Amino acid sequence: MWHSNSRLLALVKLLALSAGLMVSVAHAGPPWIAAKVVKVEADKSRVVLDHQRIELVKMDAMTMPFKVLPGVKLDGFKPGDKVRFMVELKNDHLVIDAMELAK
Ligand SMILES: [Cu+2]
Repeated sequence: MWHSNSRLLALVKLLALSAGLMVSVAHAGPPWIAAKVVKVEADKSRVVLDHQRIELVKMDAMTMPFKVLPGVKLDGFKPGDKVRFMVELKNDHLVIDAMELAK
């Protein structure tokens, strides 16, 4: 009897381990940053955001302009919109490579 119990215990441990792995994978998603749109300058591919902390460059929350990459369409955004975005460093400058309305 102890034998089947130990197998069950091993199975439980395995399940707990894989559940833990799934949780860590889910938490390792893209680094979205929350923000509020302050100003949209679609003609200049620029948007001013009131953004939360950006871990990539250890920048605390602030309001600042960002350039957006050509793939990012700014037409659908207006001041006051709550959004989330992702940035990358290009020639030492932060540029937005993805942005969408926050749910
Ligand atoms: Cu900033």
